[in-house]
Amino acid sequence: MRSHSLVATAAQLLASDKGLLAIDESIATCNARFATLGIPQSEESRRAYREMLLTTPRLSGSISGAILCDETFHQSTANGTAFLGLLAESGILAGIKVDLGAVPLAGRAGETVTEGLDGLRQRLAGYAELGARFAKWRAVFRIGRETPSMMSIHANVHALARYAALCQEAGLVPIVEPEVVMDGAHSIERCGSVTEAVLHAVFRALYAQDVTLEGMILKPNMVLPGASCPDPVSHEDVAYATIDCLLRSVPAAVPGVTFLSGGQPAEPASARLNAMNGRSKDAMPWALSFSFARAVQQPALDLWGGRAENVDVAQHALELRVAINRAACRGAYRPSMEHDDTSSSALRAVFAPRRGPSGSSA
Ligand code: 5MM
Repeated sequence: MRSHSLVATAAQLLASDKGLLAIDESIATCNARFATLGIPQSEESRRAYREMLLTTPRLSGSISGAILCDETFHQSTANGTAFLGLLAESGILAGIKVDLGAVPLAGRAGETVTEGLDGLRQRLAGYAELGARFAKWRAVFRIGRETPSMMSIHANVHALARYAALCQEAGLVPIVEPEVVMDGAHSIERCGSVTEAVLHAVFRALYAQDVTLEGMILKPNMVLPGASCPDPVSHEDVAYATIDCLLRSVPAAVPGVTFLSGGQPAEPASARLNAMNGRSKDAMPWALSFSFARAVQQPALDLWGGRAENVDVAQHALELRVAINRAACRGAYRPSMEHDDTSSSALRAVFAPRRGPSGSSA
């Protein structure tokens, strides 16, 4: 019975070409993003920011689930409506990030292992009782001359699989997020071979822990060249490399893949998702959707800037961004959507080149 409801929840998260809104930044990460914009790094600023995001008009037209961090999970709007109630009312499923972050892996300089298994069964039961329907755990892999090591892959996929099994026991759909990060000068081919190796290890570990593949969602990186790789790639190159990698490593029983954005700017992230779905959507065994954080939030965050008077325009930016990504899930994204003449001038400003503090292009 439990796996029946997990399958139903996963299907609900993937229905109608909608995506997941990842706003589960830890306090430290959220503060760091605020710091770059001069926004106060306080609990109230974080609450106000998440209220701005979660009260965006028509959010549920493009978003099926929202991933929260523990702080946001327990917060409310300024007028006292719990965020969880707000989500329930709009038909968006509540998700919770349950990992406790990546810490240095003993004996492997520069590599990390994600922690959070201690007490996880009790924490999951508590979140489920409060209304969470799914959870998320992120493992981080860095590409270097000798990384990721087998040691870091084994440690991280073991934890991911233990987490996923515990989620399913608690009736929560696990979002399994192995992220091969973009930092570095590596080629797209190297990212593809590392991502494939990591995904093979992930699914071996999930199998070993008896995780029901039909009741989970994979949240991987797209296959991309490193951020400082000099070789240009087209959106089609990324789409082909990513799909080829997934076809070789993700079982067809998995219902959906919701990509992280990994530091890609908003527009290429959408265009690449679109290229994947435009290429052969019906031929692929899984739905291909989005669970972006930075690539949907950044335009809205830049516009909001911590000021109440900017809420409307920031919400407009988020609404447009998630709608564009829903179109990309259908292979129906067009670059002209980014510069819709019907948008307000302030909204168009989001997509103009960003200016540095001195007025120079940033
Ligand atoms: C929103 O950021 C998530 C939590 O990160 P920290 O615990 O490090 O603050 C993160 O897991 C996020 O959901 C994914 O990395 C995807 O985010 P991007 O920005 O890559 O789409």
